[in-house]
Amino acid sequence: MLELYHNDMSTCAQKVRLALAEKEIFWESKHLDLRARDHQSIAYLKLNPNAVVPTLVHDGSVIIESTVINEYIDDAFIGPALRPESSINRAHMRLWTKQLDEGLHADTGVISTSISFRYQKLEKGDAEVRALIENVPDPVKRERVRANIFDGVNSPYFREAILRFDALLSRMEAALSKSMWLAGDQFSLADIAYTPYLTRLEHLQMSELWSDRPHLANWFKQIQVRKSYDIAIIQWLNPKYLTLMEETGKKEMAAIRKILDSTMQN
Ligand SMILES: N[C@@H](CCC(=O)N[C@@H](CS)C(=O)NCC(=O)O)C(=O)O
Repeated sequence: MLELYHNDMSTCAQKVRLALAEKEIFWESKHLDLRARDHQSIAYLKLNPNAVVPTLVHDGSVIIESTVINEYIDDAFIGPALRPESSINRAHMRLWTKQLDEGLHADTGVISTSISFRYQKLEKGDAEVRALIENVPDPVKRERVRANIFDGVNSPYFREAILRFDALLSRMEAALSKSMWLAGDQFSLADIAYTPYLTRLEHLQMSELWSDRPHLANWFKQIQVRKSYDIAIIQWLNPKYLTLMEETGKKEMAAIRKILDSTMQN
């Protein structure tokens, strides 16, 4: 039996659903409401002590961390190989996925919460917001979450996150000008890993960030017509989140442009 503890709009959950869809694997959904703090419940913490989604449970074995889960899926199930054949391209694939785990995923949390999700959290009331923050197990993340919620785009983390993302998009453009997919000529877990992040930026009305990056724009178009994109992302979209991201994203685009322009002048 294969169970996925996940959330409809979570980028890390989208990433795992994409791998499952590419492999055409049947799985059972255990959907967690992150705004109700399901992921901080005592029962869930026994599966995932980091209090985050996703968690995969395969025949009773628990696997956490979306990058690890996706490699596990590729190892454990038949279907199209999601890791490049050549050792060098496999190393490239891992360099891409490593960058997400080492900071870019956290930056997405900063960008999404500072622009949009802070409003959903604040409307829960003071006691719930504080409980959400104080129950974040990692102290570094806890302070970042606090700043995202209370300071929004004025948080010191916001500017850095935008600049790191812009630099990432340039690296993606450079890689995609040389090969069709991020880690060579084979669609891989690297492409799967970045799909939710481009999707998130699109939902936040930030797709102008790739208007001058034609290879990246084309890569994203190719991704979006795959069957897996429909199954793993489109079919799970939460309209309430989309509306909020559209409204707040439009409002903050000027602040984002200002951050990006300030680096061009230096
Ligand atoms: N490194 C983890 C990160 C997981 C993660 O940050 N998940 C987010 C959703 S994308 C989450 O559960 N957030 C809830 C919270 O931090 O309160 C992974 O790749 O699985």
